Amino acid sequence: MQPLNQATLMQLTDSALVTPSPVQLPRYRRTDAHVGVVHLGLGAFHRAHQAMVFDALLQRGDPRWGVLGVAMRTTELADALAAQDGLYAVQVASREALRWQVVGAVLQACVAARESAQVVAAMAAPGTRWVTLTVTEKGYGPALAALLVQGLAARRAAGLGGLTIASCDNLSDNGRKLQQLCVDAAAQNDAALAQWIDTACAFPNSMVDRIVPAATAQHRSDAAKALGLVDACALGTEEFWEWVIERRFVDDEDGDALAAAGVHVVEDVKPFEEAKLRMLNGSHTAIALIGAVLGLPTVADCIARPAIHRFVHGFMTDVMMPQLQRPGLPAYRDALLARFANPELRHKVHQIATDSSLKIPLRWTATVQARLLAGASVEPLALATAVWMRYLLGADEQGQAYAISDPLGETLQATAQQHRGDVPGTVRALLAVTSIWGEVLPHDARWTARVEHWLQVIRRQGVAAALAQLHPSD
Ligand code: CS2
Repeated sequence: MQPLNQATLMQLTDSALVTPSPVQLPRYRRTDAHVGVVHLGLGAFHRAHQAMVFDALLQRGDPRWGVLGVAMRTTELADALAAQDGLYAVQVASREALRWQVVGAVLQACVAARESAQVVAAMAAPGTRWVTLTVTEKGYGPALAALLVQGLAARRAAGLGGLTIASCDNLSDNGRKLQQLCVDAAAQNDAALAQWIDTACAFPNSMVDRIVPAATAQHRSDAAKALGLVDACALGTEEFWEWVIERRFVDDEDGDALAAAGVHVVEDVKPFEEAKLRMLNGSHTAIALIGAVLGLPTVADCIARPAIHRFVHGFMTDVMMPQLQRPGLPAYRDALLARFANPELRHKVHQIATDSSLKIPLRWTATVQARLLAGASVEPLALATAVWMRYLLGADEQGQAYAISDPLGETLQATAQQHRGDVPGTVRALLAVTSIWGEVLPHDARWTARVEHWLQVIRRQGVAAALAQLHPSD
């Protein structure tokens, strides 16, 4: 079987003229497109989200939205994509139907750690207008700032205008955080550059949403059947996607272009970002930890259990929704529950549990604080926190060991082991991690007591019993 690449895509396109293809193909000439976007963090999420929006813009006849996809460190995906001329197929799965789409927007791929000069040159190229980022929660450090500042310095030195730089990671206030990171890094050596970055570039806040599990061999073999070609970069996602972005662009007209492709351009992203981080991602983290401890492999396996479904429904309704402003929250919740239940996604709980120590502070902590301050119930969050503590023991309730992939993993796991037989000691030690829980929560007697209660139940009777006790009426 031949590989997917520009030449075989042309054959597919030609034969689709004779027999309409069930696979959606790029209907624009890729050779006319040029790199207008440098994307940092070339993973599954970007390829199934922003790259597909840019693909739609190319499809609409605007050639400025081609992408240079930059992997930060790992080389496999970037090299495999480059070997396929940037092409890959996406399986889009709703509950009712499966469809395939070949995405053409990624024109080039490289690796920042290996080809930083190419990344810097691309940022300083006249045709480049945007930088987008999906570098994960832990990516917002000095290495990222250095790369961006180097590219922006080269751009300024070339006498070009600024860039729109859009963080697409699950952080609150992501644009503003990135702006601060870049401006601070530049200011260390060059105050004028820092000033230019601050004023000539635009850092819109944005909320991005689409569930994109890590690609598997199953996607590749399904792609081979659908395309009749080998696609080493095939992946799968759900039909739903959402991108809400703040109206803050170097080129104002970009707002209209994005809106025409289905992006929601707004004055204030906050209500959307908070609802998404706390309801989707907050539930995801809870489900992932519960699933890991019970030994359930995927989110859909978890949600198929009535007790977990009920827990997640209550988690969103009882503690998250009262603190949120996004309009239409009950419908948003019900749509989320349906998305979690999508059996085609096979979204692994351990993928989501990765880096939980960095995710919990963004997804749970503010709500716990607000609820305690209001004297309101924190029950589902206290239970979820106790499950996280149980998860840190590194083996499920059947005794099956699993790896904990987290920058604080070793320390947290050692702490959990050390206090293994001592519930109050475990709770005290793990709540004392201020990067997760802040300064106040560890000293809140009500919070501590509720987490202790649930950890006690979990250690004596298991997670299923705890879930049953949380909602005893049904
Ligand atoms: C998930 C997210 O892995 C995780 O932490 O919660 O990747 C989630 O699937 C996306 O944010 C959905 O938009």
